[in-house]
Formats: sequence, structure tokens, C-alpha cells
Amino acid sequence: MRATVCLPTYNELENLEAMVRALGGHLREGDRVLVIDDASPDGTGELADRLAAELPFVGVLHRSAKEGLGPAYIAGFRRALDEGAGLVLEMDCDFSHDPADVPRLIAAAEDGADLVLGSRYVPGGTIPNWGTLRRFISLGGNIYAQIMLQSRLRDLTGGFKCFRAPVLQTVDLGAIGSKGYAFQIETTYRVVRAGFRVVEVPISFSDRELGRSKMSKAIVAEAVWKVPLLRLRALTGRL
Ligand SMILES: Nc1nc2c(ncn2[C@@H]2O[C@H](COP(=O)(O)OP(=O)(O)O)[C@@H](O)[C@H]2O)c(=O)[nH]1
Ligand SMILES: [Mg+2]
Repeated sequence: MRATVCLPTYNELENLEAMVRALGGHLREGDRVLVIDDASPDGTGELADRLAAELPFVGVLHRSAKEGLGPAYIAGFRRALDEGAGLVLEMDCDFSHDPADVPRLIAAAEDGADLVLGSRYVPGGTIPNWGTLRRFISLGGNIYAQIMLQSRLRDLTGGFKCFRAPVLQTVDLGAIGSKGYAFQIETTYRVVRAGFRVVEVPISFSDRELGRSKMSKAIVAEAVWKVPLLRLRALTGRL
């Protein structure tokens, strides 16, 4: 199955080239990388164009404004499906997700999982740089989502995933309104609700070394209120 790795970028000039070249070393013939850039002021989009001109496996989707991770991914998923991808991956462009783990996610999908989650919270998953407080906050967020959504999945907020194409063709992408971390929770929840098989594979999640995080209080707040809303919608048959 041909895979497309969707790589959303906003001001990732320091990371993009190394990330794309590293991915190139782990992908197979026919696999692609799709950079989805939201008009980054630092020139990430122009760098992506130069890389696409040089490297045949690279494509670029330019969007006119920063709207958050969710809308960027949805546009990327649509492009990847239009281009005939059999597997579609989500991945951060800041090396928090290790390009060397991509083949394991792909293998799990080819083994039969409809959605593979790169998971920090299953046995074998690690977050080497995080102190106790950050672990507590992230784990707390996941337990909150697990309880609210009655889910056994351990890492509902992670952003390293591999979907089989029919999953993205079945779920109503246009109905997904979440922008930040909530987008990760909402996509996984919708996939579970649609009856697909979700598998978690352990990953090591590292802190970014270059560039800046785009995380904000608004992104965290959205996840907090969106989770009970998702459950409510599911209970009332509107999800
Ligand atoms: N296209 C696009 N990419 C984004 C946006 N916000 C974040 N990203 C990218 O999404 C990935 C994860 O974002 P990051 O800021 O590292 O979030 P954090 O890991 O939660 O701190 C990175 O590749 C970012 O460049 C956005 O609004 N649009
Ligand atoms: Mg990050």
C-alpha cells in the first residue's frame, strides 16, 4: 500500500529540511511526504517548494492562513486521498515523532489495523525529556478523555497516526470542527465509533530542539470542553 505522510508546518524552517530528508530514508518506493504549510511567515513554504523541486517524493499544499492543526490535516488528508494513497499518516514536523518509527506504524496498518496510534502510554512507550508535572498533565488529560469517552485507548491526544484510506473515506471529514489537541481526540473517537479497529504501538516522544511550539491555552481549553461535547453528541446520535 502506498503511504503519504502528512506534515503540517507553521514556522518550521529549522526542522523541515532535516525532517523531510530523514523521512526519505525510511519510506518505500512510491510513498510520499505532503507538507501542509499555512503561509508560515518564516519562509517554511518556500523551503518546502525547493525540497519538492529536488525530491520526487515530496509534495506541498499551501494554505493561505493559520487555522490550526485540524483544518490543515483535513486539507492534507483530502489531497493524499485524491492522489491515491492507501495509507495516510499524521506526524509533527519538529522531531517529537521519530521518522524511524514510521515503518512500524505502516506495518501495523498493513497487518490489519484500520488506525494505528503511535502511543506514549502503552508498555514500551516513553517520554524521555518530560518532568513529573508535564507527565501528570498529559496523562491526566488522557485519563479525562478516556473516562469521558469510555475508551480503553491510552494515548488519545497524540499526533503520530496512520489511517487506512477507507477509514478517512468513511468518517465525515467535513464534520470535524476541532483545531488543536481536540482534533486528535475527535478523529480517533469518530474512527472508533464508526466500528474500525484501532491499535496502539509504543513510541518514544521527544521534546522539540529547534523552533517554537504553537501550543496555547486556547488549544488546551478546546480539548477540555470538546471532549464532553463529543460524548454528548455520540449519546444523542449526532456523531
Ligand atoms: N499547517 C499548520 N501546522 C501547524 C499549526 N499549528 C501547529 N502546526 C504544526 O503541527 C506540528 C505540531 O505542533 P507543535 O507546535 O509542535 O505542537 P506541540 O507539539 O503540541 O507543542 C508542528 O509540525 C507544527 O508546525 C497550524 O495552525 N497550521
Ligand atoms: Mg511539538
